[in-house]
Amino acid sequence: MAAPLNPALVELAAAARRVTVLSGAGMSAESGVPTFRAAQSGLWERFDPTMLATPQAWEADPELVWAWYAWRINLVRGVEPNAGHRALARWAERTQVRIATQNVDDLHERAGSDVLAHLHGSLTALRCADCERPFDGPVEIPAEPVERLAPAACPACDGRVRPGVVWFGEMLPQGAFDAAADAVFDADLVLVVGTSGLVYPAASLPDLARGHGVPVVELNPEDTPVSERVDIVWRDTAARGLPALLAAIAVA
Ligand code: BV8
Repeated sequence: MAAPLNPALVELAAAARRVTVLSGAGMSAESGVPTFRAAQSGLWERFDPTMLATPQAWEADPELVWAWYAWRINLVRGVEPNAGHRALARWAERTQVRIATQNVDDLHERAGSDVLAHLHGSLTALRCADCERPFDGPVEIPAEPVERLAPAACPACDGRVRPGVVWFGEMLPQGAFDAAADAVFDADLVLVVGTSGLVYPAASLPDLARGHGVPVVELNPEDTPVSERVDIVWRDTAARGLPALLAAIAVA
């Protein structure tokens, strides 16, 4: 059951013509994708994601890191977009909705949304770690999690094929942050959904909005460092809150 909606939120959303959504791992939580900082399960329980998602971890042990990403690719393939993803896709039928996501899954797209920017890349955008050529060849994705898996070899240079995600210490994809910042500056409503607001420079986007006088709403069941820097705190989950908001503005 969705939490009661703040009337000011409904009014803002009903009037909004240029909505920019900044989504994080919480957006996909109700699809069954573990959030980035929630305790990992099974094999990966003893690993810290922020330690695995680094060039250093890849250099030190590419088979361990690739096994982790293969598990995540397999997990995302086995889940569906949730009602929150679908509500955003429906909203885009009645007004402009631009999505800049920190998520590396494709659930927004599979719900029917266009995604303006994948700030931290995409799980399935594989490329050679050496020559950087995109790789669209076959990769072995085991149905069960394994602790080690040899990355595919690049057909051009025999380098190791890596996931097309942004690791800690790596630059964001060219233009992704700028596109997200432009969409924040141009918005008449910014909705921050399901992010702990800990990872920069993505976490600076809500501040850019507020500094530009754009109303910012945080949808998150928990308090985050972003909470005291937004105009409206909306304590609910993505899959409950977003459909409720769409229903409210449909009759507004
Ligand atoms: C960079 C891809 C230049 C890999 C990820 C200041 C400026 C610039 C950089 C830095 C800086 N300070 C520090 C840095 C370095 C670093 C950084 O920010 N470190 C942090 C930890 C302090 N940043 C970088 O390295 C970035 N690169 O800036 O390059 C540079 C380089 C070096 C030095 C200076 C500058 C690159 C960062 C990208 C890292 N890659 N992912 C992969 O996925 O394997 S980040 C990773 O965290 C995921 O992408 C994830 O999206 C992201 C953020 O996490 P969240 O999405 O917020 O998820 P989290 O689990 O944390 O929170 C979930 C939230 O959802 C919670 O609040 C929860 O309450 C909520 N929730 C739960 N259920 C629900 C829900 N909400 C709604 N509904 C629900 N049902």
